[in-house]
Amino acid sequence: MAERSFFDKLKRGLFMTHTEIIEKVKESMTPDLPIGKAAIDGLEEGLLGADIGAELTMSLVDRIESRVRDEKITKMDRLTEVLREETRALIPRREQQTIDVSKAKPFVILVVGVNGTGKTTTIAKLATRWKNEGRNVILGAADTFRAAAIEQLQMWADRIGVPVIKHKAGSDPGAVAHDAVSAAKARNAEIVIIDTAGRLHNKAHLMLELTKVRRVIEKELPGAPHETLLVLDGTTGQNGLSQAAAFLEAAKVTGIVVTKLDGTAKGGVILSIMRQFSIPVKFVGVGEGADDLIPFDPAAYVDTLFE
Ligand SMILES: Nc1nc2c(ncn2[C@@H]2O[C@H](COP(=O)(O)OP(=O)(O)OP(=O)(O)O)[C@@H](O)[C@H]2O)c(=O)[nH]1
Ligand SMILES: [Mg+2]
Repeated sequence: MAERSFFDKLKRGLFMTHTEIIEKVKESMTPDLPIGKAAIDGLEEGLLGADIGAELTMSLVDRIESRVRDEKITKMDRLTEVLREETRALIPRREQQTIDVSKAKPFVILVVGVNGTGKTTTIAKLATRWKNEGRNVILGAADTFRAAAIEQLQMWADRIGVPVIKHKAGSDPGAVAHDAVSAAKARNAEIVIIDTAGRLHNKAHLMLELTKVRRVIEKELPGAPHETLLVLDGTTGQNGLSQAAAFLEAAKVTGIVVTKLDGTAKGGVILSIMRQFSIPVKFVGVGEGADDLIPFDPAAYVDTLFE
């Protein structure tokens, strides 16, 4: 029931992407007439509008243009099929990757990303998910940069019914991470999820801080963090992606979460993430509520995109 409503939400977001592209193409062509330059331009505009990115758009348009010519494609339905086939061909095939929290105890997850992307909300959603499975979850408020960040995490924790390890605003994030992991060990908790700042005095400082937090966690629990999630805001599109590279390296990211895919026509950004990064998208956020997180299935995503 709940999984179904997740799926409905994702589909709504995807539907907008799909509609956006197809409508643009339709607008610029008369059905069943030869597909000419205007239709191809419309396709290009639609793909860019859905935030598929310039590189992927150009590759797709090139391949579709030559198939239209070689196969003498004249019908819209056929064009949509070709679009799906070529998209599948350009996106690396990947299996769905879930987070197996039973692999370690406690299983430590570090959550990183630029400010405002949805880190704290994603942590609340993950905590809700695992709490509902009957697991013991502890949160670590290692975004000590702003007092409001600690309060926000505390508010979610109270609502979900999970403990938070926190220090005063301005204190050392590494110390909070350390205490969260050590509390999880002492209390026999299964999962620790650690929030981090998205902004410090400058970017170099932020990356250095994340490296330190990682080191502290590793020292307190060898092998941890078991998962480092990079949270990306789906609505910031291509600009948002350019920030990702720094995090991938400094924080040793193992999984990506793309948020705010509800009600946006820019769901195509996931295609570009799948093409650019070898790190898997593990979840997508489709709303501000605690249940609005869906495990990501790459094959199903590409299939529904141009259905
Ligand atoms: N519509 C929608 N809004 C979201 C989603 N995820 C997060 N948000 C909203 O985005 C805003 C920022 O989310 P936060 O979780 O505070 O982001 P953050 O990365 O922790 O931000 P900082 O702590 O400032 O770095 C909030 O208003 C959230 O409700 C989502 O999937 N969909
Ligand atoms: Mg936050």
